[in-house]
Amino acid sequence: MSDIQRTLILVKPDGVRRGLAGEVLRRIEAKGYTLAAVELRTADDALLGAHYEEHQGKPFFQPLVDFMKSGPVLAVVAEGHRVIEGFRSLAGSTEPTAAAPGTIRGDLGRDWGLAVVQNLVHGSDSPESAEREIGLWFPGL
Ligand code: D4T
Repeated sequence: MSDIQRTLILVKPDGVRRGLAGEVLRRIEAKGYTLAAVELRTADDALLGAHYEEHQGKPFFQPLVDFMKSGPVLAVVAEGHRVIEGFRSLAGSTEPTAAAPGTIRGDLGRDWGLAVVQNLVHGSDSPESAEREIGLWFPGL
């Protein structure tokens, strides 16, 4: 079908450190999406600077990059009808304290009082972002 989408999902270093990578993959698969690529890797400044281009210059940019480099990230490409919106819904809102129970951030995340919101996962927010981000993280896909 022509409207099958792909999205880039990251289990951020807090999620990998806490042993939640498998739980996030489980929720993606349980929802019915297909895994198209999965790779554990540690990101560098160039990749993160490009990934978070829209946040350059903001006060949380450098702490965000430092946090994202603090350990391995599980990078995932998931596929399915409306998967971009569907994964954002599974993830919950940005702030884990306010995220609804039932969501990844609402069930598994919390506010640690740090400079950066450690919210376990990232998901592309539009078809344009998904294409750009998949190109950055999985240039061969
Ligand atoms: P991502 O992009 O990681 O899926 O998260 P969101 O889409 O929910 O949030 P975002 O892009 O606005 O933020 C990216 C990343 O920066 C951290 N952040 C964000 C932060 O530490 N302080 C802030 O004020 C904002 C807006 C959290 C997620």
